[in-house]
Amino acid sequence: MSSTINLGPSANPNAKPTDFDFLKIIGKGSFGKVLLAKRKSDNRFYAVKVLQKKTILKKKEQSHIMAERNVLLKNLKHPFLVGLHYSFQTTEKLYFVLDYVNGGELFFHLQRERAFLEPRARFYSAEVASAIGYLHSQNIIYRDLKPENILFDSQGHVVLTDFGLCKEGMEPEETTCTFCGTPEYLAPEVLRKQPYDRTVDWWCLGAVLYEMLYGLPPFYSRDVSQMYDNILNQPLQLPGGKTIATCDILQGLLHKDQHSRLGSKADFLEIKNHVFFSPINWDDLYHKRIPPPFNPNVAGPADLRHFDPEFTQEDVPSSVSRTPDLHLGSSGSSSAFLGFSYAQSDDDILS
Ligand code: ISQ
Repeated sequence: MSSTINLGPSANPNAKPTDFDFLKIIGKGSFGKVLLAKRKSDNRFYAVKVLQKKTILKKKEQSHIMAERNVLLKNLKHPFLVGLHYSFQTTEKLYFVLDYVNGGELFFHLQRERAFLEPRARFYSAEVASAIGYLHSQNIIYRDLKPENILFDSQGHVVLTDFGLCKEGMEPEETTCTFCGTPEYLAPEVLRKQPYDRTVDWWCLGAVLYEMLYGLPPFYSRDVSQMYDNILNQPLQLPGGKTIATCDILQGLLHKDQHSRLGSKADFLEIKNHVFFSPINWDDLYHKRIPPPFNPNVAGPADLRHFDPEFTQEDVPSSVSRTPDLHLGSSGSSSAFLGFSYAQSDDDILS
C-alpha cells in the first residue's frame, strides 16, 4: 500500500527510528509532529520531523505530477533556514533529521514583551526577508509564513522552519487540529482562493513586521470572520508613533492587490532597497555579522525553557519510536511527489 518516496540527496538508506531516543514533542503542525530526539551514536540532539506518508500521498495515482516542484531534490542551504541533516523512511512514515533550534519562537518572546522597537523588528524582518528571497531564487514560495514557524537559534538569529510545503498535494493529519496554534497570516488572494504567486510571502512579511511593532496582527479582530472581512475590505490602520519609513513599508507589503504590492516587480530587491531597511548591510546580515538584539540565554542543547509546556509536557507517541513497520532504504524508489523542503546542513556526510 505505502510506496517508497524519493527523498532526494538527503536520503540516508541506513538510518532508522531506533537510532534515536525520542524525548519530547516540541512542535505540532498540520502535517506532522516535531520531536526532540537524541541520537544514540553521538548523544547529540536533533529535531526530528515525522510525517505520515498517507497524508502526503493524498491520492494513490498522483506521483507522476509536479516533478519540477519536488523541492526535496533541491539542495537548499541558507543561514536562516533550518538545516536538514538527513532523511529516512519506514513503510508508513517519513523522518527528517533537522537542527534542533532552542532559542524559542519569535512570538513567544514577542508575547512576553508585547511589542518590539523598530531596530529590533527591522533586524528580525530582514533575516526573514533574506530567507524568503533565497527561497524565491530557488523558485520556492514559502506561502505558510506564520508566527510559530519563526524560531531563534541559541544566539538569537532567526530560523525558519516548514518552508517549501506545497499545499495542493497535502492534507492535514487527522490526529492534529488544523486550527491549533496561531492562525496563519492570510493574504487576500489566499482567502479568496484565487491564484497566488511569490508576492504572498511579502504580504506575510508585512504581517510579521506589523505584529512585531504593534503586538497584534494587521486587521485583527477576536471574531475570525470579522478579521477575514477586515483583510479583504478594510484599509490598513497604522496607529501613531511609527516612522514614515515604517508606515510606508507596511503599506507596501500589506497592499491588498498583489500586483501593486511591494515586491511584485523586482521581488526581494524591492524589499532590500526600501528605506526602512537602509540601516541594514545585507551582506553583513547574511554572514551573521550583525549581533542579534536579544540573546535567548539557553543553558545548553537540552534546554527546553523557551518551548511551550503544552508541547514539552506531552508524551511521545509510541508509534513514532516503536517502528512497527518495515524499514525501507532509498533504492528503487518511486519518484512520488513530495512538496517539502529543508536546507541541507553543513556538517553531515550523507549515507
Ligand atoms: C527545530 N528545533 C526546534 C523546533 C522545531 C520545529 C519545527 C522544525 C524544526 C525545529
